[in-house]
Amino acid sequence: MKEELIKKAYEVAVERYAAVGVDVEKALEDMQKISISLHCWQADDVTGFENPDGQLSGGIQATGNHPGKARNMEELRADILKAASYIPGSHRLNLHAIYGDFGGEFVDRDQIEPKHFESWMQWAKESGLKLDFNSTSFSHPKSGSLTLANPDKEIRDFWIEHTKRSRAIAEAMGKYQGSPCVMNLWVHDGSKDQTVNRLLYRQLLKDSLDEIFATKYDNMKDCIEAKLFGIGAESYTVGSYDFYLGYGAKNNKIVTLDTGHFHLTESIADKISSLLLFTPEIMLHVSRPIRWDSDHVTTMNDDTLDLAKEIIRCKALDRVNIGLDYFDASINRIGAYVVGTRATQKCFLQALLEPIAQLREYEANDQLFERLALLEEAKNLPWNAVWDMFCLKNNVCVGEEYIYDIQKYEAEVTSKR
Ligand code: RNT
Ligand code: ZN
Repeated sequence: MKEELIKKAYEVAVERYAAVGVDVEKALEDMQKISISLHCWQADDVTGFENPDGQLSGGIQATGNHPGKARNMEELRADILKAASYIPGSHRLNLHAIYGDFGGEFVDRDQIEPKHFESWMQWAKESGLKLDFNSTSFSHPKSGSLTLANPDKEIRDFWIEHTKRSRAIAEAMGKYQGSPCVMNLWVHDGSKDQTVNRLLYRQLLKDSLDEIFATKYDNMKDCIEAKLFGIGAESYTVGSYDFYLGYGAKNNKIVTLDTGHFHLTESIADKISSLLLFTPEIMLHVSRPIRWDSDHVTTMNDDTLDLAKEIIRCKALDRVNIGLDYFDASINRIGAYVVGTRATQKCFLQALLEPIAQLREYEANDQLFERLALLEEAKNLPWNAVWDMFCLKNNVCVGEEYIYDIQKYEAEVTSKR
């Protein structure tokens, strides 16, 4: 797109926003500070480097067989950098424990160490990315349907050891990069059918967490992720939202809100202001559930917009860690990163451009028609001109231009895999 045109449209937008009391320059400054944690697992359908032929388990599934998925670390890194080159701003990369640099050896989960992630740390530094981390409970012979909540002490201890080591790795990453590494703990523990000793497994999970969190670290942040149900675990999830909300509030842990992990009519946005009052920070897994936790690519839909708006309205950007979590294997995977990340950013930009002072004044004065009318009119303010400017300033493709670039990369690189 012509630079002149983008600048002209931007100038008009600045004036239009000023009329409703919004400072566009300030919004752009704030946008620049928003880092999104890209989930490494979109590039290879959650396969990892431990066992490239292994089956994905733990009640999650990547559906589709679009050609060109990353088959090794080199390809995965190249694809992620390619995707990042179309995303304005500076961002983070969220690694799972199964993506270690194991050098062709089999390293079991209870044996992983910071050294297996050293090359990631160096690469991330060179690439201008900060790392986040996740322990991995799924896709392992000992995964079964219960890990940290398993009544079998041997299996439970195996997973406790894995998670403790994951925290030590996150600590090493945080220290190396000079920015706390956000470590997410999600386990798939649950059962397919009616469960008659729910308390037992929850007690075990609580005890395992207490043991795991006994070591205090300064360079990593602990997050715990709840879920409604998994495939094959439809009746009972040990780590439900009630469970982790209680645990997080009591033990000062960050609760991860995955937007696909709730009943479909439940508002995730509405949880922000409550969590902020009772837990230290929030971690987001921005996704798009279609009828269930389907992990479709995030789009700029009402759910994501509402979520971003709540965060901005609460002035909570410094307490919310934004990560993505979807895995669509049916379309170009690099394109999936770009679409989902840019959509999330667009939501935050619109939230930053909300005429909040005027809206709040109407609300305080009980002018409810006025509040509704301005909320509606604000939807057509020229945020897109500001978005184009943000892309231009960050030297990334404006508008749909990246489609053609990604097509080219597909033709020249990924389709040949
Ligand atoms: C699963 C959780 C979890 C995973 C990743 C791979 O339902 O959302 O966050 O998607 O850890
Ligand atoms: Zn998630």
